[in-house]
Formats: sequence, C-alpha cells, structure tokens
Amino acid sequence: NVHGSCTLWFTGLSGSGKSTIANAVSSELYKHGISEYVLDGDNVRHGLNKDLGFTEKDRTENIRRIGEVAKLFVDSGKVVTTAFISPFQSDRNQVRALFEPEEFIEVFIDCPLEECERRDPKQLYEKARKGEIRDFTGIDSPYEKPAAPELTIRSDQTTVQEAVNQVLDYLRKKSIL
Ligand code: GGZ
Repeated sequence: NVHGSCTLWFTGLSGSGKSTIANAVSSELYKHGISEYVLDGDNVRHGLNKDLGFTEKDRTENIRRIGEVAKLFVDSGKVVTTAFISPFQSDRNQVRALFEPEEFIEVFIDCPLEECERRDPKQLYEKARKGEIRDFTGIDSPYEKPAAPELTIRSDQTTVQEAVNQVLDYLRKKSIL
C-alpha cells in the first residue's frame, strides 16, 4: 500500500464535535501536502446511503458501506477521515478488519451526553426528548464507547486546535506525517 495512507475513523455522539475536528484535521493535512478526503453525513448520507435511516440495521449497513468506501480511498493512497456516530462496537470492528493494523486509526471523540445535549446545534436532542425523533443516539438508541481506540479526545475539555494537534501528533509518531 501507498505509504501513510490510512483511515482516521472518528466516532462519537451527535454534537460531540466529530465533523468540526475532522474538517480541521483535513485542512491541516492538506496544508502538509497530503492527499486526503473527508467522508461525512453531507457527502454520504445524502447520496450513496440515502436509502438508509437510523434503525440498528440501517446504521450497521451505513457503517459497512462507509468502511468499504474508506478502504477504496486508502487503496488509492489517500488519508481518509470519516465522521459518523458509528455507535456499535461490532460495526467498527468489522470496518477495522478491512484494513492493515497501521491503516486504521479509531479516534473517539469523547464528550458527555449532557454537554452534547447542552450544545444541541440542530435542536435534535430537544426533538428526541419530546419524542418527535425516535431512535436518537444517546436518548433512545445506544452508543457503545470504543473498547480500545487509538486516540481519545475529550472534546469538552479541549479546543478544536488542541484536538487537531492530538491527531497530528499521533500521525507524526506513526511517521504518517
Ligand atoms: C442519531 C441522527 C438521527 C438519529 C438524524 N440518531 O448532529 P448531526 O445530526 O449532524 O449528526 C447526526 C447524524 C448521524 O448520522 P450518522 O450517519 O453519523 O449515524 S450512524 O453512524 O449512527 O449511522 C444527526 C442526524 O444524523 N440524525 N436522526 N435518530 N443521529
């Protein structure tokens, strides 16, 4: 495989900061001349996966397809960053199994539910509490914390810049950057 190509697999609750940190990492990688790409809800759930909702079965299929797409990107030599809740350990394990060990970097964006709910940028938690949205992660659908992530970022205790530096430091340590 192309040296340094890998998947940075972000996982965490809605509102934890996955997309924000993933996009900030992505622009840093770009500045370093690294060929990279971000997969997130905007470019995947509205296209490839627009047939999928938020049942357990659909989330599993969502993550399976994203894993396969990430694998294609890595095979093509890119650093791919993904930003999906990916709430189930077994689904994340299945994705991990597609890659060589050094190619898959699981990044847990760890933010307490209360803080995600306080932020509630899209008022989705509020809707979920009222029962207007069903199967919402953290409310009436589970989030399984990663058992052994390569990196854990306490996003309620760090700035975006600090979070980005944690990821970049890890990549330097692994000689990817
Ligand atoms: C969780 C939901 C739901 C339900 C809509 N549960 O904060 P957002 O809006 O932008 O991010 C959430 C996004 C989650 O999609 P993922 O593809 O990352 O989920 S998974 O990995 O579990 O398949 C949220 C919005 O979609 N959203 N309904 N019921 N998030």
